[in-house]
Amino acid sequence: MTVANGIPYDPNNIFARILRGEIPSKKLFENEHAFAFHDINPQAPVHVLVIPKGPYVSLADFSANAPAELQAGFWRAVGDVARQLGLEPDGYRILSNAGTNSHQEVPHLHVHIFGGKPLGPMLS
Ligand code: DGP
Repeated sequence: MTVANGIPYDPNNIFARILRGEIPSKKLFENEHAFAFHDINPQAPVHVLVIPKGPYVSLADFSANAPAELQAGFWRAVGDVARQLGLEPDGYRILSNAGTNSHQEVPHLHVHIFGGKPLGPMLS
């Protein structure tokens, strides 16, 4: 089983259930490597989550344990989604929380994409 920061991957976390279609989501993109959908609690005019199709808790877990093809496909999907959302000319931010210090809520690797307005300083 994949473990990150001492946390085993929970196959019933919310994003695993979204991937299995057990919980509805506003889907933007899907291929064999990744799934993208609108955040339920948007923090910017555009707030999208991109998740890999695999049991990975965090980016460190993913980089250590995911097959290279999945890693490449996931990061390509992040860029493709940002471009398809029309965020390129004005800019956007990607962010991935990992572990307790970051307030990661959902223990399935996800990248936030924020855009649609000028964003403030990054850290609080
Ligand atoms: P993080 O703190 O990085 O783990 O952010 C988790 C994000 O996931 C948070 O912005 C809210 C979002 N979220 C939580 N549950 C759901 C859900 O059921 N559906 C959707 N679309 N987003 C969710």
